[in-house]
Amino acid sequence: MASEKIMRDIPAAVPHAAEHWGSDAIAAMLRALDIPYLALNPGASYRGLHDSIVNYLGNERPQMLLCLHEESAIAMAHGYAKASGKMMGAVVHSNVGLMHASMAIFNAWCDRVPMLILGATGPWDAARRRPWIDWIHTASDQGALVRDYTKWDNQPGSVGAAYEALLRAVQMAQTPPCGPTYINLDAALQESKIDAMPPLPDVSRFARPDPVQPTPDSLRRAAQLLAAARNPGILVGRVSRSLEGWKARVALAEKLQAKVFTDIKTPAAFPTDHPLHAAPPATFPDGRILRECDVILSLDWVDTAGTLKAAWGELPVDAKVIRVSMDAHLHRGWSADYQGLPPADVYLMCEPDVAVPLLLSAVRARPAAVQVRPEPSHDPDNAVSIRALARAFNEATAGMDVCLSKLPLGWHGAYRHFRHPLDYLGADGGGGVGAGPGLTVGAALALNGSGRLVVGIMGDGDFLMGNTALWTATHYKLPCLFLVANNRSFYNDEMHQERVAKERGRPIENKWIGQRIDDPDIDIAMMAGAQGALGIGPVRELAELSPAIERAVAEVKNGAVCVVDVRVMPGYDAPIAGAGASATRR
Ligand SMILES: Cc1ncc(C[n+]2csc(CCOP(=O)(O)OP(=O)(O)O)c2C)c(N)n1
Ligand SMILES: [Mg+2]
Repeated sequence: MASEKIMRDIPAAVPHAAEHWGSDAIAAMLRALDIPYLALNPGASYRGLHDSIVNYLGNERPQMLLCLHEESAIAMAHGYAKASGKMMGAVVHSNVGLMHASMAIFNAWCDRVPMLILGATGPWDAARRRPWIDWIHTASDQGALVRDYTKWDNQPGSVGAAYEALLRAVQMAQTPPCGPTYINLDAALQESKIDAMPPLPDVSRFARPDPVQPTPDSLRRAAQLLAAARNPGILVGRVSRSLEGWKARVALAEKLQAKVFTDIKTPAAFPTDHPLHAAPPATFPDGRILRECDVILSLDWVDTAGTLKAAWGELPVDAKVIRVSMDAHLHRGWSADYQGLPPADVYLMCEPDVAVPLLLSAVRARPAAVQVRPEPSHDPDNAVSIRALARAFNEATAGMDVCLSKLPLGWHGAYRHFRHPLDYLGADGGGGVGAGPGLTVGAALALNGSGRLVVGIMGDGDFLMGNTALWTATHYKLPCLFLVANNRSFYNDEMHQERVAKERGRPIENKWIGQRIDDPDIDIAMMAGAQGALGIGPVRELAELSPAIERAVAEVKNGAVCVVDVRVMPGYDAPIAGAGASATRR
């Protein structure tokens, strides 16, 4: 999975100097912590650190990755963490850069990915501030901007304190449940001359802790419930990208003959073409099938309570629930991303990847039951739709290793099977539109040279909000494919207006107003070309679809960054459009 060396902007030789600066020590600490990359957008508040990365470290370990917007920088670090399971850094300018970054930080928080975010403030010592600019770029308690969706933040007052802050931030971000941490580096601290480089601590003594194990008693009770089940079900939520973990989940499901549900919000977690996989991955699983289960094992499923409610309605949940999740360690008052409080007859406070192998050895095998799953229909396509796009894409990539870094809202889980943990990386975490391009470039960074084709399929709204992430992919030569399911609309919200109009007896034909991205029509292929990527399209006819996607796949395999503008008709496939009033409220 290790990514190959990527294109690097190489600094001119720097003459040796005896002097050292606060930010040199901070940069050295970042190298000691093995932060591979810093996705960033520049700013004077961290010009000291910027200089140290370039001229003291030679723009290597960490290497800078320039982004055109702070939201892309964070989304890139987010996509990198999802695809690699490892953490990288991002640097954003004082308060304003952090404000730009904030939605993407919220996405990363909701998605529980580790990330080190560095920021800066004008000199905290007011006597050292430059007129005007240092004042507007200084905020008392800047970390408050993101404190409600980061695990920890700090503004160290000395180089020694910065060492410790970085050690703690890196350790905490990577301790499950993972999440972003934020360190605000005072401009004066960065720019102060230091007598000598303070010795670096031995970072190996500040590693993340060993995984927490469940108690033998809770494990025994969970195994007993599963062994006694008539019809067990497993909700597979936030799990690792490890192939070993994947195989253990398959073995557990087979030993228990349990029905397995996966979530389109979280990455591939179980083979979707396995006979025990009960229904295509969905934002909301099929409540009727879940309702048949008498024992439910929830493996850090994002919304266990809501899912049980969808199945049981207002009735008490009569199935026994085994909850495996450490997520409550992160729950606080500001954001309700903790979801409803699920009942749990046994509650294992550990990671699913720890619990599954233990349960696998603890449970008794249940006799095999024949499962018959209806196959999705194969009616021919007669228009360019997301389904037609999916079919053409599946044909063009048959037999290839693909990583889907993003899927559009109108995607139905039956469109494509997932057979490996890297086949799909899940959604954006926080429902913040505009993440798709950055997530895709981050995944392309993580999987560069792995032979796996990174593909983000995304709505036009998502693409347009974050599209300048493309430039970072072309500049650093990170091949990836963007298939834009372009319905020329923020269509999800047209459906909401239609629903409201119907409820109020008002004309539904007005639903497009304030939603359609038409007149002028945006030339997405040209936006790609403008950033050095290959733009294909607009693809309007069904007959053009497969050739366009085949060409794009071939170009990306040859190293290109490519965008295909696929003009899909507005409208989601029936299974999604009919998913109920709450299904598309985002
Ligand atoms: C930052 C942000 N702004 C607005 C929304 C509300 N919203 C949810 S889905 C959506 C439309 C997205 O458009 P597109 O990506 O083209 O997908 P489509 O709905 O057309 O299928 C919007 C605006 C949001 N979730 N996040
Ligand atoms: Mg759209």
